[in-house]
Amino acid sequence: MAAEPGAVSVDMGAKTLRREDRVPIWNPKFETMPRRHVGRLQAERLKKIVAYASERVPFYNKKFAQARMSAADIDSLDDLKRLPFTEKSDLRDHYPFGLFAVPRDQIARIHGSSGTTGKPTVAGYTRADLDVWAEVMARALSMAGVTNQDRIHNAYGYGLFTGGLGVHIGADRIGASVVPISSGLTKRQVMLLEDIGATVLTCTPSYALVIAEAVDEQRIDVQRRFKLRLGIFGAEPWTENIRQEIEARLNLRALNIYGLAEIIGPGVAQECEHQNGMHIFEDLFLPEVIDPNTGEPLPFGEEGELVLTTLAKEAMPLIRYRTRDRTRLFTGPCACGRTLVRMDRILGRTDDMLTVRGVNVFPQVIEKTLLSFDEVEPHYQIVVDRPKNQLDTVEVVAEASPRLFQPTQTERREELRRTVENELAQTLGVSVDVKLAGPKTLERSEGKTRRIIDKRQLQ
Ligand code: DLL
Repeated sequence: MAAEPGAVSVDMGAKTLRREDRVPIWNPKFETMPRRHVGRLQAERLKKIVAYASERVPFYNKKFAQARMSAADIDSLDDLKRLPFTEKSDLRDHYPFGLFAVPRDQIARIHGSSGTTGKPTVAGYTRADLDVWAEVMARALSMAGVTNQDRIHNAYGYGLFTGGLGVHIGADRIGASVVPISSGLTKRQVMLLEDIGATVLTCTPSYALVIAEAVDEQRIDVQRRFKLRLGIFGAEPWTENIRQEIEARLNLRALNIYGLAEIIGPGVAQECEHQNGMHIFEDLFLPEVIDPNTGEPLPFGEEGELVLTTLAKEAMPLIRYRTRDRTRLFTGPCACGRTLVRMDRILGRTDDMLTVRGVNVFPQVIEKTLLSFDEVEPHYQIVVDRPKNQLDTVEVVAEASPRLFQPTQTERREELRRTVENELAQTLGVSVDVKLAGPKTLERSEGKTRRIIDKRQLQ
């Protein structure tokens, strides 16, 4: 695009936006509030939600009584740490409606968390909650740079999972058009991306890679035939390497979005164009990071488990909900002008940290190491086992570049395999077996990818 006279260019990596193209902040009152006002607002809302939850939810009434806490004891945010945590198991124990704070006829919608086994975690919304959700998703999409001129190819799953409908209601609110394609039937997705000319792609990062693969297979020149300029990806952990890979292959700018069904769905936090952490909508969700072992709150900048309190949820208020997601919080001015606290990308889950022969192994670290090799593709699986109930073993199966599977390349492939194996052993502190698999041998996912298979639990 030729810059008009006087236009200031901002270097945006894959795409260049002019400064005047920047989308206004959706809700400047709450997104640019001075920090001291944020704290005051949160303390007021916390007091209210604690009173509300203890009046309406017997679980909280009992829990607060046991902790000898009531709304009257809350004067400032310092009192937050005296409140008890809510755990995912509490939701499971009160499945499906036990933590609801309103009569059944006021529930306008039910969604769930995408558990792969057992019963899903159920979350309820009143009309007012749906309104709040549309508001935060409108803020999130605007923060990413979406306007009413955009066409969103929404490939998050529609259904109990919150991704599809969450993006949808936010897009409706800002007046963007939506292609509610949901996930799956990738060839058709590629055809429609071209024919309809969507400018924004929303899906999980792993599905974005599946789309990129289909695009390569069909030898589509994305620069010429696609109009995509932006991708909003989340619902599963991804690294900076994956971001670069998606940006290059789909020729768009990739931004991170975070959320969970229990709290609202997508729209708890969103990355702005500066790609430096996700801004949390703190007037509605109060974040803390705690030491997962002691439960003690950690200062800004330190890594631990994210805990969230809903400050305005009617149907299912949650106080100090332990997300099991590991991240860190940080403040400080952002060039986008928002004053909201930011969270780092999710660095893993406290429950998917693997302990292998006594050593803590984080899947994210494996991913980062694998993808530092050009010839390793972003498709991998980690299999942990304990053969004959003795020593733990870790096998990392990663797809490698098709080139390495030519008959003349056997030696080079073995060399790469050994180098990756050594590098992983150095980084992790435990030995792992690496297997390089041929292109497209590992299962592809349309939603969240399952990359860790821990066979030890099956014994
Ligand atoms: O995944 C909501 C969502 C939909 C977020 C679409 C973003 C985009 P759940 O199915 O309840 O909700 O799963 C929530 O997914 O606790 C994290 O472990 C993980 N997760 C969500 N967003 C991210 C992200 C939706 N950006 C669980 N990075 C959360 C890493 C994420 N993990």
